[in-house]
Amino acid sequence: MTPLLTNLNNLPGQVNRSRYTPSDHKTGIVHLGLGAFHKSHQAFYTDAALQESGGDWRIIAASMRNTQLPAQVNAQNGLYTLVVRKKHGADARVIASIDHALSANDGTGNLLNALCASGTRIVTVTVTEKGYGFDRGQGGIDRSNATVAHDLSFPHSPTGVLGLIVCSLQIRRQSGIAPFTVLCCDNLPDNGRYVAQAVIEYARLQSPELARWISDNVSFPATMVDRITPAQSPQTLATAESITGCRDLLAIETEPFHQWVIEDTFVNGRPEWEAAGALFTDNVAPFEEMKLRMLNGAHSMLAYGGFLADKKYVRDVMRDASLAALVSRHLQAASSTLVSISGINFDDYAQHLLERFSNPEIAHETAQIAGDGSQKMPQRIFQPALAAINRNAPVRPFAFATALWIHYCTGVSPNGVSYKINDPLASTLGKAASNDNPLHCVKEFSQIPGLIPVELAANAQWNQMLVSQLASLRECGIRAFLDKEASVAAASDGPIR
Ligand code: CS2
Repeated sequence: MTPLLTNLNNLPGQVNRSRYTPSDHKTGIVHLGLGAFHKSHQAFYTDAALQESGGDWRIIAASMRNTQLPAQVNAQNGLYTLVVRKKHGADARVIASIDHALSANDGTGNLLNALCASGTRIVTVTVTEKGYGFDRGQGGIDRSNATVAHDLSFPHSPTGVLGLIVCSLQIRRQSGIAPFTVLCCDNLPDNGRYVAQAVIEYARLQSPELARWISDNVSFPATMVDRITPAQSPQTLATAESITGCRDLLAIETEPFHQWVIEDTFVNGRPEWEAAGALFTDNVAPFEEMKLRMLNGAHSMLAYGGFLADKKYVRDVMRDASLAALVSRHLQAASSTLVSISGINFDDYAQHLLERFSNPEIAHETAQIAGDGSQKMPQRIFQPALAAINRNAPVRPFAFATALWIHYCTGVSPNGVSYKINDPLASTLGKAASNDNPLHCVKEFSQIPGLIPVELAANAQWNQMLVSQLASLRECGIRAFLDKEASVAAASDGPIR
């Protein structure tokens, strides 16, 4: 029987693995949100930093909901294989930066203890856009969120991100333990300030004095994170096993490219993540905007278009001539809404994204990216659309992407098959999308709070374009609609409006 991956020393000699001795390093980071992205990104960077510069920076990784996963991680002593799929073939590295895993929901209080430990100097977070229970535009702390409601009622046994961070900071303050840095690694605009606002507002509900202390003593650096990471599949496990000779239930696969841009404002030290290429800067916003509008914006557009056109993976979308042309158009339109970044050429960045999306080895499902559209569309599509209008730049690609999303929200495929909309606003979106009249349908979407910015929803050019795109999509059907739009893009001279 193939042995389980539990020990770096039992691996065949040629397997790429961490060259440090894991047990020589204590923990310094608690991560909230133990998922595939954490393993392909922050844990990978930390592994490189431990190897290059050492330090007590191993990770205690917490799953927010899953109670089985931590047991699996602990059974493998935190070790897992990171399979890197290149255009031809795969590399792998066994990562050793995770010390052990915990669950936020097991009722033991172990996670709270880890957050309070003086050794914990950074708390990293990846809980997705919807995972915070905070809406910066709409009334702040979301008391209707079940986790938030629980934590407000039982502030000393929290299970959610805000409750855990605030409760542990309160205990650290009372016990004279220095605070930690909170590092948000989710694809949210201005993510540092977003989490700072959420934490401080949540703390204020308990004690204005604590809120003030947090605001004076805790830092929330902004970050831009990037690495395309599909969900684990049976192929991931098979490739990992063929390389390491071990069974590895935690193996994960990713692309060769990775990027991390971080504001360097840590209050209690940090690992040398530069070892794996992290870039420290005092202004992350332009990088974040570039990534959200170009990579993520094009991703959302191609996910809805691709899903409706029966393309399972992003790489299949890129093999479709019309869709590929529309992805290029989207990247160009998104880049024209950005402020320039010294040393970065947006055309080169776009070209590189097209190559990454086309990687034939990466099985990234359009259905995965299509989830949670209500949480993603504002920063990926609506904000750049508004910026485009204000700069008199092309807006049609954004209306096109929005029409695809609205159509996707009907929950019925072009062949009449129903699918589930994975979105916290699923029923509201589904109801609005089923409005037969394109004008009224767009109006209904515009009235959903916190979605389409008021200024954009009130713009006649935007509305007219969106209504006509939606009407055309409904009339022609998805295939003809995509081909028609691709020929509009091809015929357009200069920037595509
Ligand atoms: C994707 C992102 O699922 C999605 O919405 O757009 O997860 C994307 O793959 C990452 O941001 C890449 O860094």
